[in-house]
Amino acid sequence: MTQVTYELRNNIAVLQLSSPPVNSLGLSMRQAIMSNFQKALADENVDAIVLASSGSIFCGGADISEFDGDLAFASPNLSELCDFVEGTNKLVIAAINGMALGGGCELTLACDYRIADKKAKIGLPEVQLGILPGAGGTQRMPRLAGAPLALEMISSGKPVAAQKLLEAKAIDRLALEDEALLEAAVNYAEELVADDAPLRNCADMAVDISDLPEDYFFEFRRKTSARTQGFYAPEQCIQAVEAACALPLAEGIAFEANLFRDCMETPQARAQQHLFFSERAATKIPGIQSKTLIRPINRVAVIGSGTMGGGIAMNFINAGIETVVLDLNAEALERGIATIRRNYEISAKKGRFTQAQVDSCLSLLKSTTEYSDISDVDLVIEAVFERMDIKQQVFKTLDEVCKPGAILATNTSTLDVNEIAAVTSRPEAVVGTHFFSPANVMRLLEIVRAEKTADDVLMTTIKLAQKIKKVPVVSGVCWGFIGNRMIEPYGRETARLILEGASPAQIDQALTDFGLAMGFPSMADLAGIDVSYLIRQENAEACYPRDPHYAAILDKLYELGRYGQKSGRGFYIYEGRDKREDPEVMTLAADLANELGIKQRAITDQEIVERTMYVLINEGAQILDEGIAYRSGDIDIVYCNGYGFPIFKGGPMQFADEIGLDKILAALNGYRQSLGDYGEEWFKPAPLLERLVEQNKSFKDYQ
Ligand code: T1G
Repeated sequence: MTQVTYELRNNIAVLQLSSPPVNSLGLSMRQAIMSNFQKALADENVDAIVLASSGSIFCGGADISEFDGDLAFASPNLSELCDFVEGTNKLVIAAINGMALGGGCELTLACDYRIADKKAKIGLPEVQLGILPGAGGTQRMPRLAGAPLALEMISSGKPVAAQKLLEAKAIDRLALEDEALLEAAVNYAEELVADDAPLRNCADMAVDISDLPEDYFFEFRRKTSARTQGFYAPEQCIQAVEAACALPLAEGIAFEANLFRDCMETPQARAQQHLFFSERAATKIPGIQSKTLIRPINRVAVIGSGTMGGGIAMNFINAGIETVVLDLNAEALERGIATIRRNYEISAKKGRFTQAQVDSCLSLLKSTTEYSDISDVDLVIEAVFERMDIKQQVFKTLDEVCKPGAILATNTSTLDVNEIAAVTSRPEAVVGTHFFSPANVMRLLEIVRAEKTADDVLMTTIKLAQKIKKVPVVSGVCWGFIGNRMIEPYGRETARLILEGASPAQIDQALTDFGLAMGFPSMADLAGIDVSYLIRQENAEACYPRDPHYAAILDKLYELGRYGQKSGRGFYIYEGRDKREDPEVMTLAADLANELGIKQRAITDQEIVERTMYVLINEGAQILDEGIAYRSGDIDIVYCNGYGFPIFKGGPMQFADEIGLDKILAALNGYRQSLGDYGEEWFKPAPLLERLVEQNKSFKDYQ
């Protein structure tokens, strides 16, 4: 299939990238671009070349799927292609529509002139893949847009509006509102030819550092160090831009190439690229065509106006979908709606929303105490108290009230969605949509596929999740689905380590050093020691019979009314914004250990990380084996988007693959022996883990 079309418009050669969905610059595409350029250069009637796209975006950059082999470097590689384009002896004009990202952006920087659609966005997101622009972007963007804007773009990976680059003079012109970009680009090319406009080459430009403070790069490192902790590429990005300010272009590009190769070899790059593809793979369901017809969702209802219900509703009105919040308790409803309004006011004050956006969202928000008012909605999400009998009552009512074809979703975080579906006459329309608190902020959405959930209901829910800017992951039905089920052994192990002598602060420190946003003790205090206690009781038969002192310190804190931040005391003591260790926790732990005959000892950070993370991974292996999760990447997406697992490790299963499953298995068996009866009970390796080690395979190999 032609990946680049060639058309002559008088003396202008128009090359259009035509390789959907994103014109990614794999080897064959690079070769096609090169050969079409050579065709235009050889044609003496051609005075200028316009490089455009026939698709919805200009170009999504290098073909990331080439990164795990040598194709990315096969000639002409992207850097060679950009050097070639920049060195041509005819004017080259880039016509940027939609998005120009990564190598796509770098290609435009190698052109002589750039015209963009008003709405176009241009970015260098490579750092989000654990690498850096490797086709001259770190050298050309600082020359064209100035070091500060270039450094911001390259180190954040965030695209900017074409207008911003126009102001920085990195883009020469925007197409007028009603003007078709391609026509505007051809006209612009003719104008440049008529004006005998000069060829441009970044090699003739130096980065203007006249108004950069001496310590600019030092300060930038200091400001960004917190968010880049554990990543490798961000520092390389800064070094590359520093080089642009000091070296001639060719030397700078060579320096960039070395940094690029370094980055490509890092576990962080493998982790971040794994997450990129995993997030997209998670929306593909084995046995269901992605083209499955989905149900139109134009009006949504949310049952329950509490924290979760309100947050859930905000997702839909933010996406422009009319939403009715229903609560039988008028006062609670009023409070809930007032909370939503307040959230928007705060966002407007912070500049996250304009007042017009706030008004438009709130115009889509309705509320009622009457079920009859939601009879015509296309989808309902129930977000009432986490009790099966209450949820079943709601679903019986929804089944009576809602129109045929309406999707009935439950926001339960652990309960059996099959049991909820069973009380309706339409189990095929029932699905789980597990939002994470705060529901209007957290990107993760666990979509629970019950036994009878219809394929089109599932696919509709996945597409709707993407529309409300969530990251959907499909889970089967089990206690806790994917995320909370794996949290359970992690929490158990934390509680046990505290009895054995590790303090909450040591555990938190060890796990935040590992890269988690926070350790289990701090997370439990934040989410509520009472919340985890009640959840544990829902799952009691799986825990206490196997170990009567299961999570003993957690139960003890609950008994003492120490629920964490909400009660001012949990694992830590909270006074206002102050958080400090509570020595009484270790006294309680020592007493419990004494009572249980557990010998306390000094425990290393490594043991803390291994015992908590490896039981998490072991549970993930079991979840995979049971088919609750379709692939290991789904589990990684859950943990990186819902539980603060470090992105630069790619999720627990990617982390295990990097360590080597044989080492994980050996460590689990080691603790199984060294921890006596407790180890025998809780460190049995998952059979899938043993099988994969035997077959010398990784979790990623398992589909
Ligand atoms: N390479 C390979 N496949 C890609 C791709 C890419 N760059 N971008 C998207 N895809 C696939 C994606 O996996 C999905 O496949 C389909 O296209 C639609 O994507 C030298 C080395 C462009 C904003 O980081 O951000 O250039 O699931 O669902 O929502 O310096 O894709 O259908 O099989 O995301 O409309 C830098 C990555 C590369 C941009 C479009 N570029 N892509 O979003 O569609 S590194 C990026 C995106 C680089 C140079 C370096 C988004 C998008 P499937 P999608 P979308």
